[in-house]
Amino acid sequence: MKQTKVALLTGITGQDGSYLSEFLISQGYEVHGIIRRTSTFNTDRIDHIYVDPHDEDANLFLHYGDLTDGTTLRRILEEVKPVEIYNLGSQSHVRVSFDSPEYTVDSVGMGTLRLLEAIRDYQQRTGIEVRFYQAGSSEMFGKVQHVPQSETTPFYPRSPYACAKVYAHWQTINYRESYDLFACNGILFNHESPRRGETFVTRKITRAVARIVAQTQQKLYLGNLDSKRDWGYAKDYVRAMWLMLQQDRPDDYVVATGETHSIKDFLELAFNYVNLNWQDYVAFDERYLRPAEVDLLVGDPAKANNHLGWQPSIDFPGLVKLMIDADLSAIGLPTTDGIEPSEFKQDGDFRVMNRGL
Ligand code: NDP
Ligand code: GDR
Repeated sequence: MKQTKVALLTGITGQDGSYLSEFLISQGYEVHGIIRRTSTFNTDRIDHIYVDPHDEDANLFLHYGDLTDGTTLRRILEEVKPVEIYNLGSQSHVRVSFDSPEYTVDSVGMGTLRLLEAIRDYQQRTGIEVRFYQAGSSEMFGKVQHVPQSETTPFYPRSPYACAKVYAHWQTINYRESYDLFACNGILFNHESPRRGETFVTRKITRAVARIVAQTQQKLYLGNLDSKRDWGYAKDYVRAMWLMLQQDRPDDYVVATGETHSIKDFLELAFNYVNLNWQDYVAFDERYLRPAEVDLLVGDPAKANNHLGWQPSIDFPGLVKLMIDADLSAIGLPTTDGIEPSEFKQDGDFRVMNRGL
């Protein structure tokens, strides 16, 4: 009889956690996720795949916990007995990390260490091999030293968030080398989707475009428009995470498209899709500037392409269009192709769209 693989995710309620859960379920996994207790529901992104745990076919289970709470992490590990762990949980907003550096470093840096320690003990005691994925970031490259950035480019982190991710990256390597743990670092460049948090720049723009078309918003306030990012589609990037854990040996991989675009390029495309000129709507607000900026990110995905057989499925204009269409449809407007919202693709991507509008 084929045994169901069990995966445990931190950050399951986030953008990537929701796509990865869908993907793992489609591969036959039983998925367990750690969620934080909040006073309002925070499971919008996974509600469409959640079934009552009493149901015989239930394949998604949620557990209360937090990366700042090591005891609970250990308890969940004992209960769930996963063979794969994906560490996606973090205070992931770079600008916010300057406002809350201690909490950011605790959840991102120490949180990863707590999880690694729990896995080390669990694996040594039970003899069960646990494969571990660490959600590293292109922010670790920070101040540009080399273009494009690859697995061998030195790090120069420029925010509390990025410093904590560098710490987590090296701890992951240390646990791999010291305790023979199957631990992989993904170094993922920016990846977006209709489920992207509303305060990251891409979603902030596409959501504003839809509201400007609906005449419920007049202006869009942004910070630095000159920085450049290598933007891909989140659904593609979670596949790369899984592929890393299916290899014969653990390693670290850059996941990127290899193309870079400025915030202005994104604005140009996004407003063009609805026949508007971004310069008529965008205004500057200095509170969106960061004390230190990361000016240029562009990744070299050759290793992921060659070793994992990974390729992105969507290009930059396609990504912007996907996000614009989802945000238009979410507020009852036809898409850029004139498709009425009711006829528009209704999968999990679009069910979450009304959140926060
Ligand atoms: P999101 O911000 O969408 O999701 C973050 C997740 O972490 C949420 O589920 C959040 O829970 C959870 N979380 C926050 N704080 C804690 C904590 N203290 N303990 C446990 N869980 C916590 O991020 P993404 O899905 O976009 O990113 C996933 C991971 O990948 C993150 O670690 C991020 O730093 C990293 N990353 C992201 C990239 C991107 O472009 N998206 C690129 C490279 C790396 P809640 O819903 O309750 O807030
Ligand atoms: P980033 O993403 O910092 O790259 O981190 P974000 O979308 O926040 O910023 C990208 C660039 O846009 C500029 N910008 C603004 N950003 C925001 N959020 N809001 C604004 O109003 C605004 N105006 C201009 C920023 O200065 C920046 O240059 C994301 C997160 O998902 C991290 O967790 C992840 O590790 C990295 O991507 C890779």
